[in-house]
Amino acid sequence: MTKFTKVTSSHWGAFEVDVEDGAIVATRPFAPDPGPHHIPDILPQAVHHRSRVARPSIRRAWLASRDRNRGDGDYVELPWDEALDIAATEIGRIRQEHGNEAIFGGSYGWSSAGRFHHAQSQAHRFLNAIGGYVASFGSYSTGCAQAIMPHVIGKNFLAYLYEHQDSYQTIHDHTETLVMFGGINPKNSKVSMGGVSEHVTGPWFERFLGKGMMCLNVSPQRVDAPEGCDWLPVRPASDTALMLALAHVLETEGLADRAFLDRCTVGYPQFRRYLLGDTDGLPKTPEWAAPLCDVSPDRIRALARRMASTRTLITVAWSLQRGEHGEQPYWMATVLAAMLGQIGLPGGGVGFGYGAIGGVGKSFRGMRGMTFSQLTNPVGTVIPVARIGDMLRHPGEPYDFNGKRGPYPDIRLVYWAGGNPFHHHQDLNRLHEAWTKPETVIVNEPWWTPTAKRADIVFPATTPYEREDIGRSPLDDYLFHMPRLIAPVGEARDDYAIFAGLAERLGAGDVFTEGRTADDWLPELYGEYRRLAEEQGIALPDYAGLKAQNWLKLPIQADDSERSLFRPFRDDPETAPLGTPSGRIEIFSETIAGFHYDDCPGHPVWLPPQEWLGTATAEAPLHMVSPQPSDKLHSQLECALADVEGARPERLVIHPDDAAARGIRQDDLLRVYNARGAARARAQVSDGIRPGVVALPTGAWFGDPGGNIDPHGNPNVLTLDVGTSRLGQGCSAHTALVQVALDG
Ligand SMILES: Nc1nc2c(c(=O)[nH]1)N[C@H]1C(S)=C(S)[C@@H](COP(=O)(O)OP(=O)(O)OC[C@H]3O[C@@H](n4cnc5c(=O)[nH]c(N)nc54)[C@H](O)[C@@H]3O)O[C@H]1N2
Ligand SMILES: Nc1nc2c(c(=O)[nH]1)N[C@H]1C(S)=C(S)[C@@H](COP(=O)(O)OP(=O)(O)OC[C@H]3O[C@@H](n4cnc5c(=O)[nH]c(N)nc54)[C@H](O)[C@@H]3O)O[C@H]1N2
Ligand SMILES: [Mo]
Repeated sequence: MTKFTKVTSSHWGAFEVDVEDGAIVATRPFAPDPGPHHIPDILPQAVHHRSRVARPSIRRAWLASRDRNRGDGDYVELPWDEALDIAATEIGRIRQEHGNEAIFGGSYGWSSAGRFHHAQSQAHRFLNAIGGYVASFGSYSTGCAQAIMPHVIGKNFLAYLYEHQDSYQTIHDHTETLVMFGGINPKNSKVSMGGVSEHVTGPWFERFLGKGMMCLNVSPQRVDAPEGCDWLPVRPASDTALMLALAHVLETEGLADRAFLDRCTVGYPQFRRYLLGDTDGLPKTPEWAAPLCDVSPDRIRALARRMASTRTLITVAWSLQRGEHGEQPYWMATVLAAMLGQIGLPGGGVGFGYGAIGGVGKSFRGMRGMTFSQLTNPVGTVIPVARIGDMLRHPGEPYDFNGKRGPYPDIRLVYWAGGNPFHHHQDLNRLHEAWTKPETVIVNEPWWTPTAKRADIVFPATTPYEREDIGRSPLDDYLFHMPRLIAPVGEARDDYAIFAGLAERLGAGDVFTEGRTADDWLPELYGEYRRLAEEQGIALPDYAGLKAQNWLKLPIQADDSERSLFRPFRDDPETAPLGTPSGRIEIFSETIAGFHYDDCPGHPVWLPPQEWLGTATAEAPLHMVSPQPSDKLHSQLECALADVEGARPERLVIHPDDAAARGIRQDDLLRVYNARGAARARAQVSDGIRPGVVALPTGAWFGDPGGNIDPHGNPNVLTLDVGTSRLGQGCSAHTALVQVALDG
């Protein structure tokens, strides 16, 4: 009997894995992690689950007659060579008949950690090697912010987000009032792109609260911030109205920092006219905002005064821009912080996405290298990532995006590796229909996810535990050799091998592989990283040494004061301008005003979404938010979690008043529905959610086609598939009204 234990890394952090006789049998916490959690517990069951794709599989009806009614579940298993031949021939045909412009390869998704075997990067490299593909811009996470914020604080918004915000240490040392729109969510900070080895959000909040910092969670759910924080249960989507009212108090009580506004911003006078009601006859007073956000005028006034008289940091969760008009709370939070005049002071100003993923709030020196080149894409067409349904439905039709207008491409082939659109996209019933448009869908997946079940060709991919890789996240200070722990399950192959096989058949084998195997690439990538580290004075072991050591901690803790983008800007906006047209914070943007979008004008405004409590109807009276799941990463590991007795359908959090009005009790089976669809869920009755709002986390696998109710509880059968605005075109997942009833 062979038996060993190794450490590996994942998006939810590092953990130890026990292997016995070629199988993963248990996982245990990573010793240096002060806050390890339970996500990996289910891994042994998931990796060896019956829902693994065992062999290359081709949908019988597609093979016979190019049938496009995807989701019938009837597949033929074929040997690798035959399946790769069929796929390569089909890709070649599409290229020949329609050009590479007809291939959609955005392939959005988190896939797995590991620098080399990153499925999406592998897919992009392959598609570039054969002449390119239609790509996507931004992420579901922050797509809307990625469009709006460069206009407001500058081009390097993402760098600001990840590298230049105040650390938790600085917040601890300086902040007196922490106002968290959408909370700072302990469950979300369990996860980070590429890994988070030390989970520290909880311990930091104990210290914040311990020293008497006011931590205010402005969110529909109490659990959106750690225990002990104050809670202001706003209505979802009403944050901009609340922020405007806070701004009105600052302006009318002489609390706005005029000197800062004059020196460091442009456009306050235009915005001020709107704020005071000169342009629309509606002064944005606390009395105006109270019925919109359901916060009393007195509480708004008291909060504004406190924010002006203490060191205040406003933080905004990513969730606020994942809703229709999500541009507005991001822009308005920045304007509010500018009015407070504390931007650039330690522990003051505005921050984004603390808690959204682990690593935001940590302070590290950057390290370069270890990126597997995706080559260059000769096809220049890019769609906003969350507009895939519109793209498939409306080929050739024009759409607006961030000042540009262009036609959607005419997609004939979709290739997806490392993502699960039939979990992550909005209005899944509608996506299912749009999915009949392409001639061919190819997916690489370890598991029979709802997306794999809607593909014509499915290639079984390995999981990270079946291959060797290097684990390293820019938001973490650990480096991992991720060992191959077990042999590939079934006939699974690495994405690299799958794409190498296809590239070779399409005459681009050498371009894709450069004559190397995966085993050749790992020391190559690491060697470059090690060389660059040495230039920074960081000595690392060679590849064999790293492998023997399994993991190490990098000496890259940084001094926070050197990080901030805003400190030098505040000191002298002339010599350290922001990357905006004016070099200042743009409260009014000439650029945006020039787009003439009524859904995103030249300064922040209150624009209610089409579905929120202000438009509730008898048919759909409740606002549904659909947060990230606490027990997993998106839809990953779901196959095994769903096996646990009583675990599915997913839990819907509902307020006791809303439950009582419907005769619903804890654990009852529910039907959650609206005009777009219906999902089953199980009642979680809790006064930790405000009345009128329900929460159904993402992650359940969308069911097979045919039924009129999703049996597992995926919220995306209910969500609205519209862009945030013509500017951002981001995902509007948190915009949805629903009804809830006892099932049956
Ligand atoms: N309603 C609602 N919907 C949302 C959101 C929301 O807040 N509300 N949030 C959105 C956000 S922010 C995001 S990021 C998305 C997340 O959506 P996704 O990123 O699509 O979700 P994942 O479940 O992580 O999908 C990754 C897939 O890659 C597969 N995979 C893992 N490793 C490998 C590998 O090595 N090779 C291959 N080929 N495949 C692999 C996994 O099995 C899984 O199916 O969801 C979005 N959808
Ligand atoms: N455990 C775990 N952690 C994760 C992930 C995961 O799958 N599992 N996914 C990761 C990913 S990809 C991302 S993008 C981040 C997402 O991080 P976020 O976008 O911050 O997280 P969400 O969970 O979507 O939403 C957080 C909370 O926002 C509140 N909310 C919704 N709408 C509004 C609103 O209009 N106003 C206010 N004030 N509050 C609102 C909801 O109550 C919700 O619980 O999480 C990451 N972390
Ligand atoms: Mo995300």
